[in-house]
Amino acid sequence: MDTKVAAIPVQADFTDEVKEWIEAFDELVVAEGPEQAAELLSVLRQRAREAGISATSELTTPYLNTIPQHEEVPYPGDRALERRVESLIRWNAMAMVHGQNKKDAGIGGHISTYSSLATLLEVGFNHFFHASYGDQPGDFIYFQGHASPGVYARAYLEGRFDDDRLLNFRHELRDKPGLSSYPHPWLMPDFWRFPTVSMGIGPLNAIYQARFMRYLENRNLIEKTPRKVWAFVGDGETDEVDTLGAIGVASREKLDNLVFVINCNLQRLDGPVRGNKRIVDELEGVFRGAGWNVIKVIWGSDWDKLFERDHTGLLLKRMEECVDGDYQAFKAKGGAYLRKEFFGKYPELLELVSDMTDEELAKLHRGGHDPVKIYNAYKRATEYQGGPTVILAKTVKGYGLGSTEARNASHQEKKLTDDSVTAFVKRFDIPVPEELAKQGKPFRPSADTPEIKYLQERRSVLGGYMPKRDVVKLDFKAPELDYYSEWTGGSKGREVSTTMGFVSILRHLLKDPEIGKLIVPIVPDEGRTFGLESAIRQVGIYASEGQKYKPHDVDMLLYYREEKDGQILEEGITEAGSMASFTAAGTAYSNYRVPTIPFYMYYSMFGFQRIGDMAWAFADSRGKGFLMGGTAGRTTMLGEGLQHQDGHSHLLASTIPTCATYDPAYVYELAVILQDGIRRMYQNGEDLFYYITMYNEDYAMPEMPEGSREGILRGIYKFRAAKKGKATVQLFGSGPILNEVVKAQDILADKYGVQADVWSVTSYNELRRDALAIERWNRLHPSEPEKTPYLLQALQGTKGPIIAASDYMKTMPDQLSPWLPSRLVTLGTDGFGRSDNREHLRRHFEVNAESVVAATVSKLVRDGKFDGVKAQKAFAELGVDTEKIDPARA
Ligand SMILES: Cc1ncc(C[n+]2csc(CCOP(=O)(O)OP(=O)(O)O)c2C)c(N)n1
Ligand SMILES: [Mg+2]
Repeated sequence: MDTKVAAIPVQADFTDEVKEWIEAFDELVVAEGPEQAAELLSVLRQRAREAGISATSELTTPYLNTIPQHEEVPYPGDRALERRVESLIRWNAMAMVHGQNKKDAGIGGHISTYSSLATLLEVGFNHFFHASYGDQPGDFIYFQGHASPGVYARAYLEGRFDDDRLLNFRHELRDKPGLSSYPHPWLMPDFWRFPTVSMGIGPLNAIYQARFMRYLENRNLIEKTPRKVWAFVGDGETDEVDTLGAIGVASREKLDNLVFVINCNLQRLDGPVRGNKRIVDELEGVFRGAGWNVIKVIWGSDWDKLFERDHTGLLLKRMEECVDGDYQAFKAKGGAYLRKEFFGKYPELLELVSDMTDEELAKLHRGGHDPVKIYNAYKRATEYQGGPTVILAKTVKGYGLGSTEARNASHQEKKLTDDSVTAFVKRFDIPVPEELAKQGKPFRPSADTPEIKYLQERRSVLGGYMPKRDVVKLDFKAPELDYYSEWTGGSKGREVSTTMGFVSILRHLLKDPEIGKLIVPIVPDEGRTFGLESAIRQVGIYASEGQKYKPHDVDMLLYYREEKDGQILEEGITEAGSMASFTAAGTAYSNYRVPTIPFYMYYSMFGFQRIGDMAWAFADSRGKGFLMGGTAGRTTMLGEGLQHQDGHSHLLASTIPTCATYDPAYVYELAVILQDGIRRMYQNGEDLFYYITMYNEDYAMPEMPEGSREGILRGIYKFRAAKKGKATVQLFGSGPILNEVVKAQDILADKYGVQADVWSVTSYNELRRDALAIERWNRLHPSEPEKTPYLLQALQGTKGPIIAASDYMKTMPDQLSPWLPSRLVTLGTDGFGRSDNREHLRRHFEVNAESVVAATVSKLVRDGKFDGVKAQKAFAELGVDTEKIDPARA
């Protein structure tokens, strides 16, 4: 029984009555034990609640392990062999970074993250991480990005990489394959599944991955398995709003398939994470407050003995007096310092460790380096039901790296001194000759040694190696274009928007008996903006607990329908969370072997510029799907003004190599793009995704012109030829601005006798990418006949200047200027938006029909094809104010 409670002094200024209560409580602790005492407090709190007395309960617990020693189960593995394996991995991880930097100074790499994480990963690899569950995929692991050398080193010991591969760490462009700096499925598609190195992205994606797993299970698209999502997170990484911002989702959704392990090494890049506080306490409060199961792994087993011997309660008191800055110094400065500064504060504590040497004190382990403590935490976490678990594991940054250990500069340490390498080899008993050790030579014992046999056997029991990414060829037949005939046929004069057109195509796809169930519509509280009410009624909103209430609009046809197997992911107002869902759904073809097709619909302004880094990681993950940027266009999105009017999302999208971007004007263009997208991504298995803008302006949708399919997909086609004779001007339009261009074509012909062809440019980005690729080929093959970019093939034989207008910045069309020398004049929407209607917005940004006409005659004057005085007159007729403010700077 715990007796130390009686020895802890009671605050002197308490009243006698309070003192009596404390005494009674102490007696209970002594007589019945701490669990009973805790139970009593909980009962009292419940009693107070019933009486309407608000007694807040604390979110943090004492600075001790959550699992007391007497509740631990014994370690099931061979500790000696596991230690040996871990030492070898530590060596190879360190050697590959150290060796590489000796060879190629400045190439970088990190050793201190893995050194703190090694045991946390090894216990998982030896006992918890399943590579498969029968014929089903296994657990998912989001590794701390900077720990990748350790993950590679393990794969090397397992025989998955040879020496050459290891020696090409961060040398990806050599004759032999290398290893990428961090987890990048794009660069190592057979190995990594989840990109994590941009801080905050891993934990956020992990939460939504676990949620999406439940979604697939609840919709019967995958089998239920005990599969877990493990996310290893840096304590510094929790500074990112992305890391903590969605933890409420995990508890709300009761994600007991999710385990966060936070590597609390107390440091980030520059210095301590919370020098003046304790990060473990802070995170405990945050996660418990959010409804997570929290397991703290603070102290290693050797501290248990000290706790047992301490009958004063002073050990815990002293621990709670110290902040993380102190704890860092205790590790950085060694045993004598610890004795003096930590234990030395109270004579009773000094006495407690009087029989220990300084060396022994320095070796007092933290919980995150103790396999028994970690095993017990993982066991509890994986058995816990009804919610997510976070393990707060206290570790040492740079553990085992001698002079680098727990130093502020640890993170940036790439090379060790010769002395440190020698010490490392000795400490971890690595049989490498000193000279080779200094060069960072990898070492792998032969396959028949006990340690390698053990390592292989453990992985075999757990279903194979990890991490591993594979893509099984799935039988997928994309619908042909005639499947979309309702939309390629035009709207028969009815005025609709491309958004409405899209929603009706989406509903059609949702009904499809083959692929309907694979469609995953995602919205961040914008369903009504896009007219999704009918789809909500049709397939329901996913709600893991169904609909527990009777919706007020239940009597209406389009009521708010939530279902356990609902299909729409209504994410609430979180573009980052929605993007994480998009990522889980867009990579399910590999992760779950289920080719779900996500359509994420959002305000285009709150897309790439808000979640750009997530989109980049999506591409890295080889994600597929459709990003549908709605209410797009700086002048088409009326009324809402500066923060809402998007005139640049296509430019941002163009920065992502695997993102195909389209700005369709008409619903038939949209249908063609969607049809081809599903075919390319899911039937052909191409690793790309789509960004398509859609608008809320209503107009009659024409029928698809004959022969336009290729042009729509490649980026340009002639939409309406000049009415009379050969055109002397070419007009480019995109999105709803194409309608302005068509109007301009008429004005030019009717009023000024200028004949123009009108082209729909569906993708400046695709045209440029094609032109760049052809140009490169031509550059590299100067003696072979030149090839012609698609843009120039399409424009072959056309005459005169090109006036290009879109609802985006001028940079969009300007991307094509290298191939259209002295022909191209661009109009666009550079500058901040305004709240007004379309007519005024388009006049302000100079993308209305009149501005297109004015730009045309102006260019013709410069080219000597139009009279200057007539042009001035035309400006006046068109209402073009030549002295008005430049919208780009307004
Ligand atoms: C979004 C982002 N910002 C900054 C960085 C640069 N960076 C890399 S590691 C690191 C510190 C990481 O500290 P922590 O999360 O505590 O991990 P540890 O290495 O200590 O385990 C920083 C700031 C990054 N990778 N991503
Ligand atoms: Mg850290």
